[in-house]
Amino acid sequence: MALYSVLLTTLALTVSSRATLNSRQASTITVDLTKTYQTIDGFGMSETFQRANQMHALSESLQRYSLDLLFNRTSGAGFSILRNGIGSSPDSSSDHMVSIQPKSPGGPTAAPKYVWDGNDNSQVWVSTEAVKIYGIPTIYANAWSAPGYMKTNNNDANGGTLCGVSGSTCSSGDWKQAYADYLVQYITYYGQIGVNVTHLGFLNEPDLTTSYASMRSNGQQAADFIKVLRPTLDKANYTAVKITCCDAEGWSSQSGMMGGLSSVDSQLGVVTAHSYTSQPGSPINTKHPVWQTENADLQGAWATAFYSNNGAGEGLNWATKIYDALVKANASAYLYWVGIQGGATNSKLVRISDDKKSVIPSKRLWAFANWSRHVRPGAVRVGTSGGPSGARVSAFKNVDGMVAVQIIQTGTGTGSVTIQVGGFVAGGAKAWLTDNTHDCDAQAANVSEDGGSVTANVPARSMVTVVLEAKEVAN
Ligand SMILES: *[C@@H]1O[C@H](CO)[C@@H](O)[C@H](O)[C@H]1NC(C)=O
Ligand SMILES: *[C@@H]1O[C@H](CO)[C@@H](O)[C@H](O)[C@H]1NC(C)=O
Ligand SMILES: *[C@@H]1O[C@H](CO)[C@@H](O)[C@H](O)[C@H]1NC(C)=O
Ligand SMILES: *[C@@H]1O[C@H](CO)[C@@H](O)[C@H](O)[C@H]1NC(C)=O
Ligand SMILES: *[C@@H]1O[C@H](CO)[C@@H](O)[C@H](O)[C@H]1NC(C)=O
Ligand SMILES: CC(=O)N[C@H]1CO[C@H](CO)[C@@H](O)[C@@H]1O
Repeated sequence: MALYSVLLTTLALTVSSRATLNSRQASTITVDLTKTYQTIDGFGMSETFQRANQMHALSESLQRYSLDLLFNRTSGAGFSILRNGIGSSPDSSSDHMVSIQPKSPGGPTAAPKYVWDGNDNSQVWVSTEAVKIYGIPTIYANAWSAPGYMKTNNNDANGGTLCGVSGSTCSSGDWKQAYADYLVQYITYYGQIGVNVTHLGFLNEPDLTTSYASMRSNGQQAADFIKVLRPTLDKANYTAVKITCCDAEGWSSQSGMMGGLSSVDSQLGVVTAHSYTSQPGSPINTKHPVWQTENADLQGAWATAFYSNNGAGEGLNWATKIYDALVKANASAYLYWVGIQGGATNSKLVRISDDKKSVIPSKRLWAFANWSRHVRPGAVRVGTSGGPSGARVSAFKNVDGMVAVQIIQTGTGTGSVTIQVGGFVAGGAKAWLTDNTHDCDAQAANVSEDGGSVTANVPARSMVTVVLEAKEVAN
């Protein structure tokens, strides 16, 4: 039997300057495997609101290229989470997501009249590919709203609340159980085609009223529904499906909902928040994993650069946003809004050209790749200290023993960085560089003779990922 020589001892090494290399800046990063933080669930995006139809309409070779860009660990981003939209609309007009029960069955206790088209706006296709071809472990099914007839405003759009939660009484009755049954039925349809939904959300931006599917909720109202949803899932044997809440528009807004959710703490699985109205800057007060489930440069003109003038769509900016969520705000997952679609803004990571003859990845996708390929589900964030001046440094220990270190240099400093991992003897190391001119460039990562350290170059305005493999020792 072979075992990894990770001894889990703390070495109090200090940041040192190495004058041995050359005249440029040199610095040392110390990784402490005994200082552990959150466990990572993954990285991802969505193809909801009929974006999956756009992908599915491409030529077969572009379909494959698109799927590879999203899910392939060697030629794409290696995403591990797909966020699907559970429809609430009466039809598929515009980019709407049609409901599995477009018409009211007559009342909350009437026999349901579910309709399943087996396609779900091509989300069935994307999900099946993701799970069966690429082995994606996590499917997050998320409803933006209940169908209109279950709500106070009789419309799946324009806000309104679910009939039967605190402060929401409707002449048609209490629809909480009917909505829970409906969500469970959606999971069952996916299960029947071999796609297991692992996470279920019943709200999206409940702090915002929009002209598309939207449903308001405060923390207490969400708790009222979770009390019905959890036992409904359990009774259907979906004990492993985790309930998420509440995909609020911003990090602070989600924090503000936590008090109302305290009565259902044991029934909640994952706390989810978006980053539009406030970015993840500090942890949300909960013992549950927290996911950043939606963010994008929604309005900015399509940009593919890694660094140009610090624009909102640039890759380096996104590498930094992911860092902030993981390191400052204790997030266990980071999802962009849309993966692939057409159009002229940065609301997606990859653009379908107007003539639909090509598919163009932005450097945002590669910024994600530099995280998601090497920080795999189950990885634990570990402590770091030191590093080049102006850089953001993070490190993770993967389930397979690999230690992945990210160095984001947002400044103009350039130099070599030596990484030491306390109690870890490196048998090998690889480094990859992402910047304006490097697109798939493996870099030298030199392992010292005794395996005690690894050295790589970190240029200005770049992100370098170094992966250290433990030396296997026989026992
Ligand atoms: C991922 O991409 C690599 C390199 O192009 C390819 O060899 C491999 O078959 C792809 N993996 C899957 C699951 O398609
Ligand atoms: C999906 O769930 C079913 C029922 O729990 C289980 O038997 C099956 O192995 C799961 N499939 C995958 C791919 O995890
Ligand atoms: C749940 O699982 C139990 C035990 O395997 C089984 O008896 C029961 O029929 C299942 N219920 C449903 C709704 O599938
Ligand atoms: C970080 O998240 C984990 C759950 O993923 C939780 O147990 C831990 O308490 C959180 N830490 C902080 C500082 O909030
Ligand atoms: C790695 O070693 C090679 C050969 O000794 C040397 O040329 C290169 O500068 C070293 N790279 C770093 C980042 O130390
Ligand atoms: C390790 C890794 O995922 N590297 C990627 C970082 O981003 C560049 C593009 O800028 C990709 O080509 C690399 O594959």
